[in-house]
Amino acid sequence: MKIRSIEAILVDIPTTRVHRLSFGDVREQNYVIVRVHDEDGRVGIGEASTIGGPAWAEESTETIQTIIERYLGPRLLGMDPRPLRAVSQRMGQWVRGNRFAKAAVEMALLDLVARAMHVPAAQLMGGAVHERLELAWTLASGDTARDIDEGEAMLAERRHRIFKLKIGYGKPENDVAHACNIAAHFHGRARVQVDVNQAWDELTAVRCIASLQDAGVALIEQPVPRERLDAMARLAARFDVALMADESLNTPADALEIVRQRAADVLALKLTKAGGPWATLDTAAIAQAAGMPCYGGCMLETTVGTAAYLHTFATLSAVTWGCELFGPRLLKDDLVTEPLQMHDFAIHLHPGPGLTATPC
Ligand code: MUC
Ligand code: MG
Repeated sequence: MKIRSIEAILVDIPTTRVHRLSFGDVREQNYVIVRVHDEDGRVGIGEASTIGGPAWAEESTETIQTIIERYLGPRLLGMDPRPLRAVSQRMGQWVRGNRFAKAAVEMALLDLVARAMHVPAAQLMGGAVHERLELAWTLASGDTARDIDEGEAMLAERRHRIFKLKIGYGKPENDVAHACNIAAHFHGRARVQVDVNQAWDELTAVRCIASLQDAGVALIEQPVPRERLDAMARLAARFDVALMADESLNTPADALEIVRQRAADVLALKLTKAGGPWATLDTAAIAQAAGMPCYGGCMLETTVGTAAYLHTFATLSAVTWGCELFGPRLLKDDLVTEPLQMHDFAIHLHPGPGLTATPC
């Protein structure tokens, strides 16, 4: 089995509504879709999703495409993709950082090899321990009444009973009032958690988390800038409410440092920020050894990326806080003909082969 060619295609898809994060509004999502072809005509598909171009992380779809076309693709040609870990190691030697680019290629290689072997991708990562994962939805319209209506509809349709609120855009007092109102509204019927996306300093975080904890918010995600592990550690020690590291956690080495400093209670895993499925498994192994639970994060992927995240998270017993693999539901369009199974408050593992049954 040999790699014959690699394509990196830019795709923009509008969201079904404005998605407001601490750093601005998102109206469309930008993707790099990677297609790896082998000499026998098989294709594997992967994806890198960015939020707000290089606003969430350093990479944009344009840098990802360049890294793949110029530095990864040409060197992979003619290689046997089956020793997936070894290929990942080689890519790490050719390209430092640029983890989103490497992750998209690794997803495509995983899909390709799993298809060639007629097995679900999860099987190549040790096999699934979860057949379903509880699935969160993000309420991020920026309007309390609209968010409550949206949450009610999700509950009635048995789609979601975990709601993540994106805050950090407005004045901290207003954001806290918004989150507390929603937490009170759904009390006893849904889990409410907030994602601050690094917007607060430590003093603001202390003030706001106290109120959010009292209101019954279950999880506080990345309240302070990603470099401030010292502040994250103090907040984790000070409050009972669970604190989750997202932007502070990229590589397995970051996970080790977070564990060492106890700078979080929960780790948000994402294949792109980690640099691919294998780095995600390594990160989860550190969490597991430290007794630190994980949450299956996302970057608002299409079904292609969502399937790669799902197959990976399904193999991880450390993922006990559910996941937010709802990306396809926020998009006006998708890249596959058959959607993933999302019902009864959960996303369900696709039996394969590969990542999804119906490539674009
Ligand atoms: C993030 O920071 O977690 C994931 C879901 C969502 O609404 O935003 C993203 C990014
Ligand atoms: Mg986050």
